[in-house]
Amino acid sequence: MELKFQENFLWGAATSGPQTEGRFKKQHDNVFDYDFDHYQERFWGGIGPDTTSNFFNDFREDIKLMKAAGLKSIRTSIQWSRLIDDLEKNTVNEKAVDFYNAVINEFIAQGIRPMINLNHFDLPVELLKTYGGWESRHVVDLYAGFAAKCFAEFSDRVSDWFTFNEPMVVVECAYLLGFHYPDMVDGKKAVQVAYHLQLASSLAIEQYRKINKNPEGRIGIILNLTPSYPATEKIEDLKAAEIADLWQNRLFLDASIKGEFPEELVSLLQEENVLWQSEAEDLKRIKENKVDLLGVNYYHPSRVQEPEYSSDSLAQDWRPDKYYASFNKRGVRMNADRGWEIHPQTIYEIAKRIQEDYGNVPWFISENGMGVENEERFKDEEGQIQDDYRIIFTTEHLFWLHKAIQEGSNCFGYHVWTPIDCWSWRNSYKNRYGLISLNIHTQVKTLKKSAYWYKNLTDSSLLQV
Ligand code: BGP
Repeated sequence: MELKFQENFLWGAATSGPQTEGRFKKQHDNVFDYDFDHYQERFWGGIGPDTTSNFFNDFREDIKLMKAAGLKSIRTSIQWSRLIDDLEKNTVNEKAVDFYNAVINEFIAQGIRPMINLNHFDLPVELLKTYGGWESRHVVDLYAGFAAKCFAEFSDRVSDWFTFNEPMVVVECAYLLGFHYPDMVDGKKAVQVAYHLQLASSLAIEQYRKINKNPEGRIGIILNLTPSYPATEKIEDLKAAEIADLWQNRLFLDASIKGEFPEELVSLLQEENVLWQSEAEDLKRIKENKVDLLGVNYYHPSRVQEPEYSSDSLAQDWRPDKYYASFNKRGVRMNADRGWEIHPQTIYEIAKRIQEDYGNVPWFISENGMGVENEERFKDEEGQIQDDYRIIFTTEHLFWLHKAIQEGSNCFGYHVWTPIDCWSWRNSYKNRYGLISLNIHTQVKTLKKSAYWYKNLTDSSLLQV
């Protein structure tokens, strides 16, 4: 069977500055690249974010390869820690401006539409050390200033902007799971950080509406949506799924698209005495600065059940996940070693929800991809990685996306994670997601079988299923 996607469907791939550029000539370190003493234990193989595809130096070559893999659009990010010289005075570094200008111009010259994201987990480390990072209102204001500089410099040529990638990952990984810097487990701080990230997104949009130079321009946010499925139909499990959904999905979805936090969540946080601190005009500014479009990163659903904690431990240590316990379903296919269940049909459910509950706002899949360990074992005699599993994975997800579009979903594109194998936040190069393989020792980059397949798909917009 052959499925046709609409004319102008935006095919592409996503990546980020911190995972590709390398540490060359940066003004500041970000929270991931400063801690050299701890590389060995922190990152897989002791390999830190200074080992990349060297996009900073080799971007022209990389963009050619992306074109060969069929990309018509790309999402990457500008690093705050590279663009800004003086973080308090918010002065731009001219060499960094030249670099990002050259990158944007090269994408355009190669026929690849650049979509720019302003934050991909990469806070300048001084702001964490001095102010506690996103716990601080001052950092929110500094971020809005940085965003304003980006719009002033680049919005004449870039028409799609995003304020954040996966703010919930920052909240959960840094403040609930102790997995990203500052490696904390503190529910109350997690709530404050979530609020500040939403506010920062809205204040960046406020700047955009004043500064944008492009009549076609639009701005949105990228959210990782993990629809939560209850273990059973028991009322306790249903309740657990509802609260997980409120926290993991609706907090940023509602605030970004409707301009309001979900009432049920606000009441719950109030009852627990952990509601965020805010200033008088904040809610008005959030209401007035809704997104124009939404990016959805989809990897896996979440499965939850009633938690088993005792009421004593709940009282002492408030955390949003005290209301639900996550579990992995047994006997299903997993993405990489992440315990991420492969469940393509969830894409269809996400599309329906956006259509029914969020006014069918324009949206696209901004990340979807399959991570695989030790892909070298799939090389053929010519040295090409035969990643048929990735082709199958992508086909299955696109099948469900196509069905949703046929039924009226306002989805305008699909981005694979990622064009070239890239560094990742803790796993480094353990799981490879790229259409193009990277040898980190020789810097040789080779198109995988999936890259040729993707080019056929993106040239024709015809999916063979
Ligand atoms: C998303 C991030 C990406 C990327 C991807 C794959 O959450 O936006 O930056 O890392 O996940 O995850 P990982 O590299 O951790 O396997």
